[in-house]
Amino acid sequence: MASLCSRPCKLTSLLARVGGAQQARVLRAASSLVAGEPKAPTIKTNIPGPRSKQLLQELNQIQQSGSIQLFADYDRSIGNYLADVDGNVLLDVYTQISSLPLGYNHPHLLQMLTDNPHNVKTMVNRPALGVFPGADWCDKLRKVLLGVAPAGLEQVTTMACGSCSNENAYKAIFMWYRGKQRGVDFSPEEISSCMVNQPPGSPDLSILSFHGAFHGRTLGVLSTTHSKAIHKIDVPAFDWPIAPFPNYRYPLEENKQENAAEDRRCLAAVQQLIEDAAKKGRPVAGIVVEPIQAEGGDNEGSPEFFQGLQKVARSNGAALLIDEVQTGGGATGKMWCHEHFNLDGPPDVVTFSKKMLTGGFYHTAELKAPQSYRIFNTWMGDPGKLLLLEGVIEVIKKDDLLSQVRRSGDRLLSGLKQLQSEFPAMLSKTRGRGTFLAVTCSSPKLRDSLVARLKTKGIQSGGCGEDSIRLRPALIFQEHHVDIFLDRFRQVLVESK
Ligand code: PSZ
Repeated sequence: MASLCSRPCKLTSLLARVGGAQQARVLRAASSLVAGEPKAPTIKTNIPGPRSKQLLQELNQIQQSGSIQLFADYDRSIGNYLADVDGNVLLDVYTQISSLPLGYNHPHLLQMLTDNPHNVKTMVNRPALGVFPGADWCDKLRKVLLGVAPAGLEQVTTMACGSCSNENAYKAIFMWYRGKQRGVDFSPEEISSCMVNQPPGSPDLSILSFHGAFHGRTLGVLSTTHSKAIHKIDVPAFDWPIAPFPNYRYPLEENKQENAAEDRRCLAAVQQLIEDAAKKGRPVAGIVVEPIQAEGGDNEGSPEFFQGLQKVARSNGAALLIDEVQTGGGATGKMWCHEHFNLDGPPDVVTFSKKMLTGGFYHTAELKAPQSYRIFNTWMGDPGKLLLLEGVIEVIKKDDLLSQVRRSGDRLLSGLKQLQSEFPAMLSKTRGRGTFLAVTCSSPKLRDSLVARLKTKGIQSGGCGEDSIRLRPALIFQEHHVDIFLDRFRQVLVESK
């Protein structure tokens, strides 16, 4: 079993008394899911340390490097621990902006490449998948991506990153919407007008999004991103409708009525904006929404809000796109966060990237473009990434990582609530699902200071929104990692009092 740590001997007598599945559970509970993980973080220098600073200076001569926190040593990083070039080893609860399903150097993924020449060639020969896919492409799509598809969605298109998944999903929605109005064949007028960006070939349609949303930074999707001005300033944008996203009172259990009214207010606003857009001659072809607004501050919507949104979309003939780029892949305790919402059938489109390793989108058969070359680019994803995702899903199943996420998530959530009750002047609104959790700090300054101090104690965390700390550990984050995090967070809070 590749995932056993180096200390199973201590468990021998206990294991002798239990059998099969129970034995595996005991081993898992007591050991690390990735061999060779350190027991705790190590801090040797300030971060960034001298070597990181030197590299930063070098890089800054070539490109804008202001966002860089440290230079990593990916050979020495392992499991939940990120090593840097100065010998520091951090417990990583941020995981490359939420995009590492199995942490660093997972043995199963390494083994897939060292033991299999076909897999190495898959990494070396990157095809233009829309034209020359390899013999196993269809099997891999079925086995890997359709094997974990949201129920009811049987079509999938791969892409490179989250932004380009959303870009192409929006395009698929517009094509579907115009196809409903006009049928498959284009008119000569459409063909000539689209070449000069004029209707009817370039129609005045819109995608409705929400205040606080993040759907990427490329030119089209940026018009639906509203989390921070710095992402948008100086860049022309579509004047598309933007609806309020629910802003709940916490704790949720004690504010049910107010929060239900908040859902109704936001849904009524969506309906009104759709009607206004139609009157302006800019109909809403689709609605895009994150199941939890991540960059915007881990803002949650209730299952009832999403059920209502699906109804509003349907009754207005608009497609519902759920952007699972950050929430997808298991961190909420389910493969897809929207599975928590008990929707009436699947959304029309679900986009993914990050922990899914390949970008792409699932969609209904209706949203399949009727002509080829319309949703297209050179690579259309990457079989190498799908191969790694295949390994990731094997490990998720073998090690039952969704259960692990739920266990670690429960412990983390109750630990954070405990800290919130001990430090009410500093922390509020502990929230989230699985290990996809966040807590609000009393000011943006305090948040920045807590994240910085956590790093001096060996914890790599991250912020979201103006004043929240978000937790985005890998799926292999276990109870003992939770305890290390909570212990160091408590120290930082005591010091910040
Ligand atoms: O600042 C940034 O550009 C960041 S920090 C985190 C992200 C982007 N997340 C990316 C993201 C996302 O969270 C959601 C819900 N949708 C789309 C995207 C865009 O994905 P990428 O970055 O792969 O293009």
